[in-house]
Amino acid sequence: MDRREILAGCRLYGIVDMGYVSPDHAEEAAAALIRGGVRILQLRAKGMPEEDVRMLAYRLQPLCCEAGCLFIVNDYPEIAMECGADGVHVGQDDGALKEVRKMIGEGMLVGRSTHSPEQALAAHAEGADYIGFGPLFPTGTKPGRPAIGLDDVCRVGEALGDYPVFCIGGINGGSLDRVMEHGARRVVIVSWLLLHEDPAGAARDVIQKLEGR
Ligand code: 3NM
Repeated sequence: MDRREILAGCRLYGIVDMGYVSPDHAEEAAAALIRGGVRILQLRAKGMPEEDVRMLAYRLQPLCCEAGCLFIVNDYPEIAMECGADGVHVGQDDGALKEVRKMIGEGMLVGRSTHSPEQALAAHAEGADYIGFGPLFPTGTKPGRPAIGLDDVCRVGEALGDYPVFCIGGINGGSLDRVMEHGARRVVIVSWLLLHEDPAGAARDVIQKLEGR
């Protein structure tokens, strides 16, 4: 299946965030999320030396590939290309998307973090394949970034139609219903899943809810 077709079907976006996972357990964390049904997974390793990020990317890529799960590398387009990832995720401070696109080509996916409706519409117009939209709630995973709340979720969803908008930031099993009531159809959940005693089961439950089953 085409990368963009898989992306269109993704409701839960998983992240192996090395702030929560020890390097020895990276595969285990990824495998649990994949077992739970995650079909887009990002490697996020803020503050790690580039060489370590590269090694982790080379370890996780085949695991995702084998499972039919899109593999996205945060922050490093070069590493994403080298290891055969499906795409790269960049923030607001990482320059124009067309520069990233020039580097990675049309076939790979590019995602962008957005923190306001204006940024969301701009990233869509700039050609991002998907966006993160948040943080909806305060979160220790991205400390210092103010929560934007739920009020704009519906507005962004309505403005962008079927375009993949992944709500992010402080979402957990307890807040998911409220997030969905505000119009969210897709979410990223990081710490709640990684720290869960049964990440696969928790991911499965979240996906069922998002798919309305
Ligand atoms: N990006 P958790 S919020 C990585 O709003 C990230 O751009 C955000 O982690 C943004 O599910 C965030 O643990 C952290 O809150 C999400």
